[in-house]
Amino acid sequence: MKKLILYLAFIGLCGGASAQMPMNMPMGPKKKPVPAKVEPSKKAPVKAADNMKGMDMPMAKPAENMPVVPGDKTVKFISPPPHTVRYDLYVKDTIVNYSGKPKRAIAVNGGLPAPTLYFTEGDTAAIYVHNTLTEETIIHWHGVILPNQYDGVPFLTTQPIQSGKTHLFKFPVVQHGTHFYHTHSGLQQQIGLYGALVFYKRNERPAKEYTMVLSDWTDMNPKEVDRSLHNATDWFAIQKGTTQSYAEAIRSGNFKTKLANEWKRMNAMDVSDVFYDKFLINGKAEDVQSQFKAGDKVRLRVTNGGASTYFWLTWAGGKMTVVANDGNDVVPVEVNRLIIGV
Ligand SMILES: [Cu+2]
Repeated sequence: MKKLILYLAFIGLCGGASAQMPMNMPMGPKKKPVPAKVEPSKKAPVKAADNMKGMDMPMAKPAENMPVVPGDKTVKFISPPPHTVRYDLYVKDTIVNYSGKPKRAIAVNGGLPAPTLYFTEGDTAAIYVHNTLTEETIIHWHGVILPNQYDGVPFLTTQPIQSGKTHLFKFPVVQHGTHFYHTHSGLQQQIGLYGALVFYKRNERPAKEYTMVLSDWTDMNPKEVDRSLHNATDWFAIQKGTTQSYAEAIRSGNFKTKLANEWKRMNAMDVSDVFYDKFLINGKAEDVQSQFKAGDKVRLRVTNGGASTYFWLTWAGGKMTVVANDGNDVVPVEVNRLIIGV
């Protein structure tokens, strides 16, 4: 039987990526599926009023002698000459319904996660972020090499974007691979403000590819999640069924330790502390991509937009070949499963 072969280019650590597909995000009371419209807008050159010092950055050297994955087809593709690629991101309050209860979330251009933005190495990215929230926001371009002023860490490199204001992030694209962007304001990432960046190599495209942003959703207000974590409450553990048993602690002679730990607010060891109502792929609980057929080799771009979840990635069809990590090509390695960190 022919196999569908997967190649993975993934990014972890507040890292992520997503896909340019219609999404059926469960939206609030209207229950209307909202297609994530992503428009690479006009590709008109953008005149930035900002001080563009530091824009002449060295291009990253292409990886030399990188082994080629057998069958990892790239199609012949002639990239247009380097130019400015403009995106407009409208950050907006929205209501989602993942669990039967309408809850506040943040959408970008009408979707959650934010749209995947595509560039080619050598392009200049001009991303206009329009803040239509009633609070400030900011976007950080995770792991992207850029002039410091566009890094998007509030009060450190970039001032927050006030409600109703627009901010231009402009930087030369000097990398390739799958990258990630997310808010750096408060706890806005937990309610949806994250998305993927794809930087294509010049004159090269994977024959088939798919980008997915993994994430976690809780109906709880993120501030309440934060408060619960600081209080070391057992609530999440109770919900997940991972509380430590007093009887077992006594039986194994560790009762004293357990009490001492509780006195110190040290909960039972648990890597992912938070209980989530849903885990999402590109903003949905389930994601079916029937365009891929048996025998296809697909470059999967996987990113983790979750606030605190590690995802194990497995494939029923056999081994997966990892070809890149955190936007860097790696010597291809076959794996049975893969953990995508947060
Ligand atoms: Cu980050």
